[in-house]
Amino acid sequence: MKMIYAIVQNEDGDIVTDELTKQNFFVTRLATTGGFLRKGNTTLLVGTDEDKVDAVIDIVRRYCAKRKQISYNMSYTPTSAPLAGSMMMPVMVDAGGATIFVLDVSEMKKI
Ligand code: 2BA
Repeated sequence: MKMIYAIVQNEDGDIVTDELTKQNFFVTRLATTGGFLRKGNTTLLVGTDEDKVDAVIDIVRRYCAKRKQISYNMSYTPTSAPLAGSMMMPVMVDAGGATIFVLDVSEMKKI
């Protein structure tokens, strides 16, 4: 048996958990914090048989891979009425990414 730790971005946590659950994997979600950026992320724990590890990694890759995404930022134009002069500007931002560890499990019990 193996234990997979997948550290993913919070915004990808729901969809990847749903998909893993749909594919009959057991998942535990932890709210974690990256030590470098001190920003919240999500750590998924998936205990599974060795022959299913690649299937788990494929699902994480499909839903959490690094990608470019459009985000809408508020931009202000000089005017006496600030809200009237504001508009949403589309900008490309980096999103996603996952760090995965696969560990051997010597024993697992449900009691
Ligand atoms: P990533 O390498 O994609 O890592 C994203 C998050 O995954 C990390 O958040 C951390 O929570 C976890 N993680 C990655 N590698 C790990 C490992 N070997 N052991 C345990 N957890 C691990 P942060 O620590 O906030 O890091 C955010 C991003 O900052 C990293 O993205 C990396 O691009 C950069 N970074 C992290 N540590 C760095 C360092 N010591 N020097 C330079 N850049 C660093």
